[in-house]
Amino acid sequence: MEIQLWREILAPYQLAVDELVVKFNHVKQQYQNAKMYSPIEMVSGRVKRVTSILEKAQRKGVSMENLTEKIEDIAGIRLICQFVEDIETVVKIIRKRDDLEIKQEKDYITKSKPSGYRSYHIIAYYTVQTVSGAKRIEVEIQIRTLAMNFWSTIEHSLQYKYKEHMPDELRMRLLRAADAVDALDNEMASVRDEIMDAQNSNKRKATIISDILNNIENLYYVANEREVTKIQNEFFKIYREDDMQMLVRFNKQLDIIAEMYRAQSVLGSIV
Ligand code: 0O2
Repeated sequence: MEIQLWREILAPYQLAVDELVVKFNHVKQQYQNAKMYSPIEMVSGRVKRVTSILEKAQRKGVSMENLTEKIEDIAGIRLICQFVEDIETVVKIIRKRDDLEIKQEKDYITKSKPSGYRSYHIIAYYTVQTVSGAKRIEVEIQIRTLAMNFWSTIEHSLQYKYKEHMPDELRMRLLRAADAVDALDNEMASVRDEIMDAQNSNKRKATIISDILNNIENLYYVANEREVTKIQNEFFKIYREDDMQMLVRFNKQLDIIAEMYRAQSVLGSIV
């Protein structure tokens, strides 16, 4: 097939990948904006390389005419979660979307592949708008944890190196590593609440500190320098104490001071 023709065939897949990466990043952003834990930790996407498409077609006995119908993962999206539990949440989010029509779900988590591979796959139809009209294509969405992703990335590169000739010893070691990944995910799931508490409190603290710094910066414009320096020193002292309650209280006091200056400047402009 001509290079130009490949480009034409793959263009809608690239568009689908670009759009879906933006959309899933937006899902993550929506959780973050609402100060909620996002079940999606990372989003990536790729269009399968021509050589990989041809290799897969050959492996599966697919003819050139049937390539786009029979190869479901030309457009691939990967959604990485922190915890196994998040995978189900992400699957539910996808099932509810109007822009994705699910064709098939493959659960390699409940039942891993003989290689040890674990991931949840959704094959879905997605429509892109091109200059020649709407085009409905298939995309494969892989949902897995950080640990599963680590294993599969390493295993994939070894598969690429050895093709069908991976030494048995290495295969066994990879299976053992897959069991270790499973154990790690289970262990993490058991301390999930504690990890999430810690992450939430870190986020809360970061938000309050950024509010305080904003308040101090704004005071620079309205208050006298000596007072702002005093407030700043007070902040450094509280910051060193690392006490969340004190930070919250301090921030509230700053809000009141800022409000006072705002009222003063309104009064000043009236008089
Ligand atoms: P690449 O290079 O990632 O694109 P099926 O007919 O359903 O049995 P199919 O179409 O290969 O077979 O679907 P399957 O098994 O769900 O695999 C689709 C993709 O999942 C693969 O694409 C891999 O990305 C990933 N995958 C599946 N099995 C394994 C595995 O054992 N190890 C790793 N690392 N990844 C796996 P490609 O085209 O094989 O590869």
